Amino acid sequence: MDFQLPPLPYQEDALESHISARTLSFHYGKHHQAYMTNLKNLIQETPLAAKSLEEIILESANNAEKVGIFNNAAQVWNHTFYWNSLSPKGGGEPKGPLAAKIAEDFGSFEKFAEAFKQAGVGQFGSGWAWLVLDKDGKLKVTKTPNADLPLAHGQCALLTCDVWEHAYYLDYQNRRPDYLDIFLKNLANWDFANKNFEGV
Ligand code: MN3
Repeated sequence: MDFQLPPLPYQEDALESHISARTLSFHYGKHHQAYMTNLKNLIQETPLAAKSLEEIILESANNAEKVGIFNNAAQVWNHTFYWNSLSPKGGGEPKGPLAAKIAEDFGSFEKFAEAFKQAGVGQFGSGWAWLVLDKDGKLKVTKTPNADLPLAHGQCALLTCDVWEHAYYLDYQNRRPDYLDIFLKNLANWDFANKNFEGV
């Protein structure tokens, strides 16, 4: 584990017409960085510091004594995954192998999109909406509260949208449904999701 955040995969103003540079600057530079700094402070002098981020997450999940470690490690992972789930050229329907799998498991792309939006809107308080490949080999839409993530449930994450208020409040205020619409229409990085799907 090196305690450096990966760089954003684009400039802070790259998503400007949908997510402002101001939001990305605070979200990456302050929120994401704070999770990494907290994690470093919690584990740097312990055996966990020699492990990978995924190992740290799995070893601290469902462990009441390590809830602070889990929350910060999972939020480091979630945000890196979220930056990659966004693209300046994203949104719309996927191509590639995931397109067929979505049609097979959800019935249509529109049904997937509706389920994803509902997961994000319906997550009470802070959390995440996900497209995952579940243990039974089927795609599912899920929502998780706070820092929780598919890895802790034996699922493979393919795509995520952060629905913590800090992700959208400067640009959309209380309009979380509008932010989720924009994510699906203009930002969802299907190349990244396809890569995750093919990597399973
Ligand atoms: Mn966030």
